Amino acid sequence: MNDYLKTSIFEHKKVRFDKDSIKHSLSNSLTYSVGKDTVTATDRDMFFATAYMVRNRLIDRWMETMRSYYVNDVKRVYYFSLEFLMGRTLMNGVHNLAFEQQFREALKESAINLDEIREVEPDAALGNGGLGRLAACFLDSMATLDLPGYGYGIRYEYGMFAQRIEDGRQVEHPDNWLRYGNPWEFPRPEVLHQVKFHGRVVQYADERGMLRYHWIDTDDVMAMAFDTPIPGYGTRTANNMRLWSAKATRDFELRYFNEGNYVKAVEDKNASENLSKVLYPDDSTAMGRELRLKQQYFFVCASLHDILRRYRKYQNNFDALPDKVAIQLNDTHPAIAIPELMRLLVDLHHLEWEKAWNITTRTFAYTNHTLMPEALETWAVTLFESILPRHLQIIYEINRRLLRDVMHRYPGDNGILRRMSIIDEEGGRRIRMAHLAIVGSHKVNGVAQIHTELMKQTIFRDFDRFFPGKIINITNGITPRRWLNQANRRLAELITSRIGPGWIKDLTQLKRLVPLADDASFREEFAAVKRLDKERLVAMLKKKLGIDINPDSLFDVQIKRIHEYKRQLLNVLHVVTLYNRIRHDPNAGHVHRTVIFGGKAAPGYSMAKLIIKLINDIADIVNNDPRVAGHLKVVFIPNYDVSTAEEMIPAADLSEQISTAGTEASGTGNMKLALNGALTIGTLDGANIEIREEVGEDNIFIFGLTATEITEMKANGYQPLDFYHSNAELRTVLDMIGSGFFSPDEPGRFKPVIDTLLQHGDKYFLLADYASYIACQKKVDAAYQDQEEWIRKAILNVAQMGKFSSDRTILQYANEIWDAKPAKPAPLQVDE
Ligand code: GPQ
Repeated sequence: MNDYLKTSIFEHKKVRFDKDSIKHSLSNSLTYSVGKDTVTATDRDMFFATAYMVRNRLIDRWMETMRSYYVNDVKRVYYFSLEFLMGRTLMNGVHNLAFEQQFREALKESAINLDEIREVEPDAALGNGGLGRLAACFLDSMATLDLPGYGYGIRYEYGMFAQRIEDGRQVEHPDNWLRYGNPWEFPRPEVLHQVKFHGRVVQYADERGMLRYHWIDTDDVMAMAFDTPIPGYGTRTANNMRLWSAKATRDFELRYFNEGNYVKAVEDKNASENLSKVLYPDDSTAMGRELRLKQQYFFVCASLHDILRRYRKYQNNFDALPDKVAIQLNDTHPAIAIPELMRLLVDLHHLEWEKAWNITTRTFAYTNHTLMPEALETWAVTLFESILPRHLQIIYEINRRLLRDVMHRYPGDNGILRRMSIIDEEGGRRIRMAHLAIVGSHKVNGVAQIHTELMKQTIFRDFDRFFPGKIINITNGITPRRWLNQANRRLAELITSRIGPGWIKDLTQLKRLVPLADDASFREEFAAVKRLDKERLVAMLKKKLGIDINPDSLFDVQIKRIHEYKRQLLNVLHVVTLYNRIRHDPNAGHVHRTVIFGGKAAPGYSMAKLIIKLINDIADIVNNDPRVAGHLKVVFIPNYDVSTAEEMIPAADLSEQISTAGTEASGTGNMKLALNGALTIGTLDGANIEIREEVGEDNIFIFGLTATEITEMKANGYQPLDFYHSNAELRTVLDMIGSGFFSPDEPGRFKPVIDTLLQHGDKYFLLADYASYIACQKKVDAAYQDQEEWIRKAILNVAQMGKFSSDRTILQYANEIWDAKPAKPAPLQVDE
């Protein structure tokens, strides 16, 4: 222990959690941190005062944790991700620190209205969807499990755009989430790393005749750290998330002295600080933009500097790097870390290539999140070369050695060389980031069983043969803290009243609810909770959208990014089918449904945006047609984000998980909804398959073609028109949409939508799955009419979701990839 650790600054009085201390702290924060009194304080001031009070209660644990990791020189895990979709932090802090009761009492006695102030907090929306939210759930689980896990990413000034619906269409608005300041982050102006771009590489021989490489004449940007504490639940561990913000180098200030062009210099400064300005709003599609590549390298470079600096406090060579550092690459977005670490080891620290490569591959692991070709990142060699010339050389050398080894194993097989090469030579030459990530990692994982199997059989088949055992499965999970304990207080309390609070840290304990599915009084209480959660959503929709919804109707919910492969359009076909059936036979005893959609479309994805317009146009017609009133309502909830999800998920009866089999890597919304007692209607895709395994086939509604059947159908020449011609009901639905029934002001508006199905091959097999989906929905209706039985199934869903805790997922990463061990912080003993 070094001397300053013994000094008195660590002996301060620890903050306390009793009601009076909280009240005292609230009033202190308002006065001394916000600078307001109760006469002038706004809701926002009160939010900040409350946030500072909660934040203060995180800090002792955070510092203890960081110190104990340092003192015990533990192996650290670094989660590299371009996205962290955190949502709000206030109640997460309160619940993970387990002081909700005192907190609520103290606020009440301080006349602070919790419901008002919590709404003031903007979501930290530094992510698009599933991939970014997974990273957030993982941080929660690592802290809860006492694992030394750090998040590394970018502090975007603008997160995911806010979606407004104007005239039924999505309009994007900038998400200026930092406008009023972020009470959860700590700027670290002293933690500053230089990041280079462009320039050129010079080669020379050193005194021993070894070839050395210098990357010179670069344009530089500084990366400045911002730290956010990540508290675990029911533990003293609080980990760190470090996000980088771009700062111009001092060169800019010098330049204007030299050139006398002050304004130009400041303009340039702005340009370099643009690096961390905005999150790219594309989900599951790769955008080959220069700024995006720069963002990737920017955060990877700063993070690796940081990690090596920390490592070298204890080590004077790099031999032990893989024993002290595990880096998980969240998709290929941070895969440039592989050549960057090679560059640091070889060019700067003069390790031999083989040794550096051994260290590098034992340090990195890569998670793949999709099989879909449009999402697999590739970079044009020309673009890459201009931005990262030395990294291109290193990638060529990695590839040369890979292809040499492949050639050795499969002599004469040129096909396999072409397929496995990191460089795609067809068309313009491009770098395949997935291939780079696979060869540079010791483990590669898929995120659900079917996804991993398909990965091994299709896109990475050659790699699986060449590196047997490298590709493994680790099924995704979600944190039960945010997605049940916080989002659904009523259900959480009901569960705890019956089985105690152990489930919050060990979700498999929910199994103990299984027998209660047969207990009529428990079913009644469970139904009452669901009903109240539905009423809460009804009130929210009334307030925000001015619409009236019947809480007795079946809440049929599809919430996720708008994507053709996720098939919101198939849901729409069902809605129109119901609309027609109800109009033609109004007295047939239809179940009253409210079909609720939520989700954003990438701003450049015109088909997804047209589908949003279609949903809203249909809602307009259906909701204003007296013939179906009381039977069917359609709602599009604008600006679906983490906070909206927390309001919607507890209220859902039916969870739509209807992607084309083989396209959704895992899905995690499926887990959140089932954990909150929604029954799933879904295809045999992603984690739906494992959900069925857990809850049993009687408690889930499965329909549609399997991934194998889809593949066969593709091979045999799928003819969507055959389905159109042979199914009159389907034909009517498509004709209505295509000919302007829902868009009388512009009859051709949705022709492009119908054309994708009938003229352009129906890539996602909607027509092939239509009949089976409609029949399955009919079973849903029948099941919903027996409320006793429905509730029984809902309880059995909740009870059997234990597997899908991200704690289980993270333990698998820790054991099967990272070799990381829990490290509980012990309060520091100061002995003099
Ligand atoms: N996913 Cl490649 C994203 O959210 N964004 C992406 O860019 C890619 C994947 C999702 C994927 O679609 C879901 O099936 C997964 O559940 C999720 O990642 C987390 O693994």
